[in-house]
Amino acid sequence: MGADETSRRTFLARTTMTAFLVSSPWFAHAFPRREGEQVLPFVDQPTAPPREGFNLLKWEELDSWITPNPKFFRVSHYNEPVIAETGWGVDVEGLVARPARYTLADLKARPRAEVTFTVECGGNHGLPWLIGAIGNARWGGTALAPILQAAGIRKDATEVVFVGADEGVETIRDMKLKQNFARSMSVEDAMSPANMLCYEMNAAPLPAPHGFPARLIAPGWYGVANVKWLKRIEVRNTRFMGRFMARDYVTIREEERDGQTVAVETSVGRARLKSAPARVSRKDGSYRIYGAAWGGAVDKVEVAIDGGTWRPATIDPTYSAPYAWRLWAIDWPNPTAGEHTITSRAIDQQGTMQASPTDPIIARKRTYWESFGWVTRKVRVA
Ligand SMILES: Nc1nc2c(c(=O)[nH]1)N[C@H]1C(S)=C(S)[C@@H](COP(=O)(O)O)O[C@H]1N2
Ligand SMILES: [Mo]
Repeated sequence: MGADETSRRTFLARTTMTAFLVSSPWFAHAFPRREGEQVLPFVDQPTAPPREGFNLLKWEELDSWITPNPKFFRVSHYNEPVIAETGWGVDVEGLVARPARYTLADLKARPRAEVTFTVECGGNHGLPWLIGAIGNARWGGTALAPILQAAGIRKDATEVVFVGADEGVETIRDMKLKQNFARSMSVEDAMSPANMLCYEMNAAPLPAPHGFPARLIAPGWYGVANVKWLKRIEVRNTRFMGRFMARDYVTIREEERDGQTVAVETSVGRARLKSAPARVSRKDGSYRIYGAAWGGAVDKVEVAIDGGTWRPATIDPTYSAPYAWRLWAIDWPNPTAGEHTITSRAIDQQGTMQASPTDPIIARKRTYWESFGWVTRKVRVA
């Protein structure tokens, strides 16, 4: 399915929704704040980040489906290079019949692709300070697969490595090695028609901190796969084992094998079904909880207060795209004064539920990466 098809469907979905909206007054305003609403402070505020510059989402301020560029989180493990368009190009090389270099003008001259994709850091909700590493943008660029096809990937190739221009010094045993940020994908995953070389973010040129001149956008994957400041795309036939594939962004989970517990290490890859409460507000004594759900084909969201009965939230029908978060809201009648917990869980179109805290996939996880279990927030009602 091409990006044009996606936007056409979104458009159709919106048009057919109009009649429905008229009869359901509060849907239309599910996410924009209710005029004059008061936001209840979360009691469980995240702790201070270890350094500046992450620009993390403040959940209680989330009031639009698209995250404006200045409010979009940033995770940059090394430096944030500021690259001039002049002289820049991304090289496609390695096990290819026809190595090539694409300048920004070359990328822009190719057929345009667009995708609205919610990017979440694989560490989000895994550390006390890291709960806002998520944002939703309309990414513009050109499809990756035809570029790889044009290069002629050799039959023996197995992986495609995406290398950024940012670099740092890694200490490995007693060595210090200068490394670029890099991530790999299998040839098959790299060839996904959804992947794009992206040069636009919400109709603006890709901002420098987000990867100017171009980045990989890999819809459906955790943030780490979306390599910024691309400088090289390298096709190879051996496993790429760089820091962000094999040492960091590695999830360790205990599993049973023949009655023995083994620790299984996997690289953070595709995103998983997830949801989180965003904001609790009060207007004229009526309380409402807002939130988001992403990482899969979200069908339903349920909310429990203080670990009680799960009640269905209403998903805002106006905004939907295959790789984008859905926004939801639920009224909270007559909460008692004091502290309350609010937990949300998403259910996808196959009926699969967001993993619970007791699901071994979460309960037996030993690292903070891929914390896609239920998110609980704590709020105080005056
Ligand atoms: N070159 C490069 N690409 C990168 C990173 C990086 O440090 N260097 N960080 C990755 C991680 S871990 C995340 S979560 C996303 C964040 O994308 P953003 O900074 O545009 O929000 O970028 C990914 N791409
Ligand atoms: Mo990340």
